[in-house]
Amino acid sequence: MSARAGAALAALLLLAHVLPAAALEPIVPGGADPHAGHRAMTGADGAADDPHAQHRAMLEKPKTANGSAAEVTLFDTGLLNQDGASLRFASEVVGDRLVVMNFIYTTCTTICPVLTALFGQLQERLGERLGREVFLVSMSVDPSRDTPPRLKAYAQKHGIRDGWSLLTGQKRAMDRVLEGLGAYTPDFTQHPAMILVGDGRSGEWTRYYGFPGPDQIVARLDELVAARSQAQATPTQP
Ligand SMILES: [Cu+2]
Repeated sequence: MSARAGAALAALLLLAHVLPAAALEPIVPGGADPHAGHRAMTGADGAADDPHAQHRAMLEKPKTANGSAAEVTLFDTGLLNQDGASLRFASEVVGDRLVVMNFIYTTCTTICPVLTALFGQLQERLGERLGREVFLVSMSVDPSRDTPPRLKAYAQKHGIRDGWSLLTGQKRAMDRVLEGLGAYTPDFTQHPAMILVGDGRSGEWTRYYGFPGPDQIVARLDELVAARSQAQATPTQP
């Protein structure tokens, strides 16, 4: 693609983002920046002369994002996967597995495509480990519209394989599960880019805001695996 075509595409992507966001966001008296939410979300600094700098930075730059230890509550609520199968979240989705979780909705045109692409890269990187040692989970933040057939279509479109589940459910049930994960936002269109990496066995979870690279996530998973074998090697803790 030529630089010109690339720039045109980038402009289109930005337009696709800005138009619906501008339509949804109230004009705040005092001339507050309607994109402040996105800025806060991505942690990028403002650039007064280019109102779109943040979006660009969000989509292009970040292959690193700092993780921090997360307190999560896993509710054992019944949810549905992309095949319409009913699964209890705490005991059957997470159980004692190593899990990487993101939060998406299928009609999102801004953050979710990036998160899904990231999981796609992760899926490739994990190879045989996916579905055996590590499980990917995409939680819908728009459960009212993201029915299992919709999730199924999304999974097919993105080449999602076994070991990567997409979950939805009754809105109230889903909202509760999301709350437990610190992933509930009253307006799902304003959801942050967030990823959780955790071990259901040890209860150790890490939360990343923004877009960590697949390397970073795999490194974190390897640490969790190492912690497991260490825990096995020393079964009797003082
Ligand atoms: Cu989104």
